[in-house]
Amino acid sequence: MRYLIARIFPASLLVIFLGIHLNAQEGYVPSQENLDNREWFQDAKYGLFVHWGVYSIMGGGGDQGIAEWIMERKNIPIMQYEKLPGFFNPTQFDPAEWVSMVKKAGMKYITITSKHHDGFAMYDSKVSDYNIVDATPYGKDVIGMLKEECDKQDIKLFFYHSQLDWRHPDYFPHGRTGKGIKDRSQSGDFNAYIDYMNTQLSELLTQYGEIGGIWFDGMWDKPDADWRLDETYALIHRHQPGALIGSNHHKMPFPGEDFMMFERDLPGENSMGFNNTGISEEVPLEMCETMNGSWGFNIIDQNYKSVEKLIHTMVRAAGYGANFLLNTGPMPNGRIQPENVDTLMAIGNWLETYGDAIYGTRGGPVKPQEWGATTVKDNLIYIHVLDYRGRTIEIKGIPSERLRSAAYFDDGSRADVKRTEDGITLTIPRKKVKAIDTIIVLTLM
Ligand code: FHN
Repeated sequence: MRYLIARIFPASLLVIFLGIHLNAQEGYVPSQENLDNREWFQDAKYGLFVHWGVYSIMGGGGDQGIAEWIMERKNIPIMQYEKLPGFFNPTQFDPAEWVSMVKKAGMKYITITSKHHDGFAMYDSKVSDYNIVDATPYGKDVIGMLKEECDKQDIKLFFYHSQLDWRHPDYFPHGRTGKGIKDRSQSGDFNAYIDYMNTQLSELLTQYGEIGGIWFDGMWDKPDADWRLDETYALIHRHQPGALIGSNHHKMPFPGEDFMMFERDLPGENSMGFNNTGISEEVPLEMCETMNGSWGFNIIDQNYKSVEKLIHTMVRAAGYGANFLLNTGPMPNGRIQPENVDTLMAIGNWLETYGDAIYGTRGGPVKPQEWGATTVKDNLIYIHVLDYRGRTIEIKGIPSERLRSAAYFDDGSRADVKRTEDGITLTIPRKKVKAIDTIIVLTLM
């Protein structure tokens, strides 16, 4: 019935007349498998975000701030952009090497772009030829190849999927972005587009075995449209009840969503201008971040964050109970940028020593502060001092009445921790201060 009406009235009017809103999957009760996966997800703490598509050929077009958005930012007509797949031939793509790198980096999952806003499918889609198998000289399903390797090496694979699509003729009315792309269709049936998207999602959920989940992005392009989330989310959970759904809509999670993400901001922070929501206490959290300033491959963007800065962000995210999803934009030849590999290996080294204070933890009793953060696991509280200024730190909110001992993570030697009425004070001698993170382990009774 809804489809019949939808063909008579445009979607925007339906929203007004029928009061259809973003009702998502009302009444959704996550399966036990899904709940278990949420626990797994929270234990995992650290994953690799991969923005890879035909846009990588352009390398940002010499503009520091552009990568996967090049079609939009340079107003490339669809007809011209469609030439890109013809040049996409990542012959050096080696999924075994990628996944081994991820393992060495200490990461537990990968979230890769199955389709970005340009509409190009990086997998073998049957409902559109605009995909890596049919439209590129490479002709192979990189997503399938990666999934096979992930299964071998016990890494979970999630799919980023863009709801926004600058190319599809039925993505109409257009949203906030892509207005300068001259040859976009000037009419279309948004419901047909949603049907198409749901079919692509079904492919992703049935062609590759069990996946970690779907990471949606792009609803913000048409915030008032009827995205039929109820149907999409139910479809995903029907195919794979354990799959975790998250959406980067910058709002509190809708029913049917299994985790909440924050883009380039710690939960509760808003340097980007769009992270102005609260923090869900119902579902796991994740924060994503770039290594330089770009998601996709940008050939001139050398603005790399230091290993220390990235570890600090990961620790602070863990202090909020959030995962850290660190991004790389692979090159068009299929290799990961060497600078990114170096950074990932350095973080992996650090995790090899200090991983116990991150993996399997939850956000500690004290939310991240200027000096650092706390994480907790069983009867242990890890105090991560990231910025020690040489003075005694007062930490309120630690259940000091249960404190049995306080020791340095590194050598187990006793730490100078004193109980206060509502917490502890901590003094660290200079020789104990670590360059990145001085960790003190509190054992509670
Ligand atoms: O527009 C996208 C962007 O290209 C990238 O995918 C990031 C990742 O979080 N999300 C969108 C912007 O909010």
